[in-house]
Amino acid sequence: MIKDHAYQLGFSHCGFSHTDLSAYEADYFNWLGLNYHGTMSYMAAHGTKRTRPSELIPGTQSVISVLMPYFEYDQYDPIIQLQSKQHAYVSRYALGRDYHKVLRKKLAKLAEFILSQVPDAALRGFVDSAPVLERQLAYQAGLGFLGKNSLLIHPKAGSWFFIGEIYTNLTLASDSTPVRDGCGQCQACIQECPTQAIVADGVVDARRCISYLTIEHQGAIDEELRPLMGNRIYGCDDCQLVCPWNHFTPPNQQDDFKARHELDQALLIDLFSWSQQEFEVQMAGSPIRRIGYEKWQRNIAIALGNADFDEDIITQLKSRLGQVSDMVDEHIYWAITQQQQAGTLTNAVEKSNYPTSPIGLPSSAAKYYLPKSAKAQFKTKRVLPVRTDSQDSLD
Ligand code: B12
Ligand code: SF4
Ligand code: SF4
Repeated sequence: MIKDHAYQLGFSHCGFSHTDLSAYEADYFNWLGLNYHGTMSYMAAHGTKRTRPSELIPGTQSVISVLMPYFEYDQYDPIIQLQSKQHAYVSRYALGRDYHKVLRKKLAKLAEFILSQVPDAALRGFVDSAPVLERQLAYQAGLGFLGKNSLLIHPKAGSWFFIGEIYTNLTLASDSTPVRDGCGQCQACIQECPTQAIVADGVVDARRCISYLTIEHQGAIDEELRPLMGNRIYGCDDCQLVCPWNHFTPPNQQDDFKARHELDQALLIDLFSWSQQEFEVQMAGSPIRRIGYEKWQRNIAIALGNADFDEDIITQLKSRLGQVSDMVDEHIYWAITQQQQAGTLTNAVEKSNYPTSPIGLPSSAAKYYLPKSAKAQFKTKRVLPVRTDSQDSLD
């Protein structure tokens, strides 16, 4: 009954689990001990509450985990976008409305329904926002396996989904044995991670992860990592784009997750020119707003530094100096130097010799695994719009 209602609300999968996470506790603290959480102090702030659900919400007996797919087919091909150096790449999960809001609302409705059936049930819903081991709980509820990229992967639905859960005092029969490991010999995500952030099977050193660097990290980004970030200005999807299980991605069913403000085709130079006010207005309701204008400018400056040489880019970069903060200025100076070096190289040597990054061209994986049905869909939107001279003169 609970599951049927979850499906009616738009969740693609729902499972129940017990609350014993003791199998993960030592590894979790090991991860913190190695400082892999970087500056995400909230990851270390809650002691054992994350690995012991009844310490977070006393009386918790069971957990109801749900999945909601977000991969939108009706958008520009993410791989073409990732490989186009003048376009911005925004993680697929952040193209539309903030998922926290969408899932929280639906979890509240699911809780309401359960209460209508069991009035004395205690229920607390979470999405990404509390000390909860979401992937491990969903794994124990039979909703997938934990991949080498550390993400929860459903063998019939890949990994392009959000996870949410409800802690409850109800005793619900746990779902069947978790799905077994599905990675086998594959190592595609480890090999293709642009910054080598997956340091062992299932272990991500967040300090190297582009998702962390562009979203969570405060302050300057290590110069060594900047060239590897390519045009990824918010989050990173590479370890999902190369995962063969993502052949089986179901389509997004929520209008809320469709791309807003043409973020699936945006040019870096256009996004960089937004004022703080434009950023606040355009990003209202988007998860991107949370990072604030300073990080937004920092991230785009890096991407512009990684773009092919273009005089216009240098002009734009210079025009933003002194506008936001010393930290942003430092990234702008870096980007200008990168552009100037690229310009010199472009003039001096054959373009094919130009070293885009010290360890190779980011986002040039041998193979990507787009959802089968998405391929057909993307054909209509394959060629990204580019900046033209007439557009320039309108600015
Ligand atoms: C912190 C966090 C991040 C951090 C750290 C990532 C990470 N892998 O932990 C950063 C900012 C980098 C990040 C990035 C992303 N995230 Co995130 N993130 C979270 C968050 C808030 C907590 C995750 C957590 O607990 N990490 C702590 C570590 C310790 O957990 P772990 O990796 O599972 O730890 C195990 C291993 O490290 C292993 N281990 C450690 N040491 C050792 C040693 C040995 C010997 C062994 C064997 C094992 C081992 O054991 C640990 C315990 O089981 C969750 C939401 C939540 N509350 O759960 C979302 C969440 C995991 N993120 C999510 C998403 C979508 C992403 C991105 C795809 C976003 C994007 N496109 O940019 C990327 C993917 C990057 C990646 N490959 O992980 C989704 C995942 C959905 C899914 N299908 O799994 C979640 C669940 C949010 C949600 N509600 O939907 N994220
Ligand atoms: S999100 Fe990107 S940087 Fe982070 S682990 Fe995955 S591929 Fe590597
Ligand atoms: S890319 Fe390969 S190794 Fe990585 S999570 Fe997917 S199946 Fe596992």
